[in-house]
Amino acid sequence: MTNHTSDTPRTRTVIGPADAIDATEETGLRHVAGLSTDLRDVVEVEQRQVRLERVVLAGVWTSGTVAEAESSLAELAALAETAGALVLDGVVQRRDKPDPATYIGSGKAAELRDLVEQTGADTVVCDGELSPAQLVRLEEVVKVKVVDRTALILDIFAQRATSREGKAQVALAQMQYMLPRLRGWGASLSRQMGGGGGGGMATRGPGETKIETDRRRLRDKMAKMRRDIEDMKTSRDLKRQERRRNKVPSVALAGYTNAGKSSLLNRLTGADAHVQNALFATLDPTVRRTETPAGRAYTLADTVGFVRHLPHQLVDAFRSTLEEVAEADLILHVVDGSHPDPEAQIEAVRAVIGEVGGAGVPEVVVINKADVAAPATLERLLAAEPGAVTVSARSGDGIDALRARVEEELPHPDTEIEVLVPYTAGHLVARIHSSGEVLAEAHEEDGTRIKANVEARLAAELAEYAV
Ligand SMILES: Nc1nc2c(ncn2[C@@H]2O[C@H](COP(=O)(O)OP(=O)(O)OP(=O)(O)O)[C@@H](O)[C@H]2O)c(=O)[nH]1
Ligand SMILES: [Mg+2]
Repeated sequence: MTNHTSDTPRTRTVIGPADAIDATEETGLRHVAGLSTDLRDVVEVEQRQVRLERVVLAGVWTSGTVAEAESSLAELAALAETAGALVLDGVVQRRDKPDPATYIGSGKAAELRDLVEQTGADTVVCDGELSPAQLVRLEEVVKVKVVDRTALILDIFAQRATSREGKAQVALAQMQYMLPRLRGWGASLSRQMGGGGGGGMATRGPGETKIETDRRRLRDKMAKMRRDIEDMKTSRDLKRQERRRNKVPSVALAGYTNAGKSSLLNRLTGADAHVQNALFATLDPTVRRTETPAGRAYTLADTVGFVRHLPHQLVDAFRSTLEEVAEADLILHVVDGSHPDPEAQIEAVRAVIGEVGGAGVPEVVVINKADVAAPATLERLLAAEPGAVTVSARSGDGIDALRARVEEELPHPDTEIEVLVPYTAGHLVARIHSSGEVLAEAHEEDGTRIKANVEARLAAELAEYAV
């Protein structure tokens, strides 16, 4: 019954009656030493809480099949490992809904406490978003730190963000998460610090509690962060407007984390975007200019990977980035065909696309990793998504068909022209090729004769050469 990954002894304990399940096996464990928590600022302490050490996972299985519950806990394990934790064990409890007081039922919480002791874990990671009260109550029972899925994902994002905008967005999301969960330095929620005392308390009004001061400081920081993000967004909006003005169609790669979006970007454009077998490898998306087989230019944007129950704080904070998806002319929805439950991932991705206002954007489902996907899964997906394209970013299979498909789906310029462009105005011919659709072309004595569909603006510029 016990599985071993190399030299890491691991036990499987499952809390619950006969219908409880055995959690799936995780591989590739690594240990990243925890950071010191000897920090003065409460905000920093809370932000570091997920740089986990030795963790036990706990989930509540409310609906769906055993396989779905297993897949959910396996994903939580992968998330925890991505954050730098060593996963010691994972348990799920079958319940109608999470316990309002302690997330898992109180009896099971006591069993969880035993498991924590046995394994020597110092953190429990729960597979959901817990209310501030649930976090506190469960911590009181298990006597170690309790972290929820939301905080875990926020922490991964915090570790991975590199651009100024990405960092600011993550910081804002973390603050938003923290605001209702501030507990001050001490364990007690109601600890009163009064108006007196030294040091940093000078800014505190009379009678204001420590927690109120922290909240006020946090709100101030958040307001400033929002303004900063707004400024950064402005410059990106300008770039986007520029692209719009030039009528370069935009295509966005969207999909579950680790589906192969960056690999496809590289395949389609010859870029060298960062590819990694890890969750949330891409946080700072790239936009590349490329062209269809017929030579029409378009931009292809990589995006942040999605995940089930993407914390709403992150959706809010990354809204400006995600708008790239909502405002695209076409979404390539990349699906990992080798995943055990790609349907759930498709659903999760569509939910996020809808949330950022992209539901109306034309979508092509791209089933990736066909080289390693089970044929039965591919068949099932193609039956459910009739317009889907099957590809392998790794082997290159299906990429030509995908290119052709993008060409078909791009918005078509709708002004038909027939012009004779003198050879001295060759740049206009080049523009017809890169932004329009050429129907016929002939090189004559006086210039290039072209019949094409182009955007109204270009048609106006070409008016003088009309024949
Ligand atoms: N076998 C196989 N592996 C692939 C294929 N495409 C991508 N991968 C692998 O899948 C992993 C994730 O690929 P990425 O391109 O980084 O995925 P992503 O969607 O950009 O992931 P995030 O940025 O983390 O959301 C990497 O290990 C890739 O090598 C494929 O067609 N076949
Ligand atoms: Mg990526």
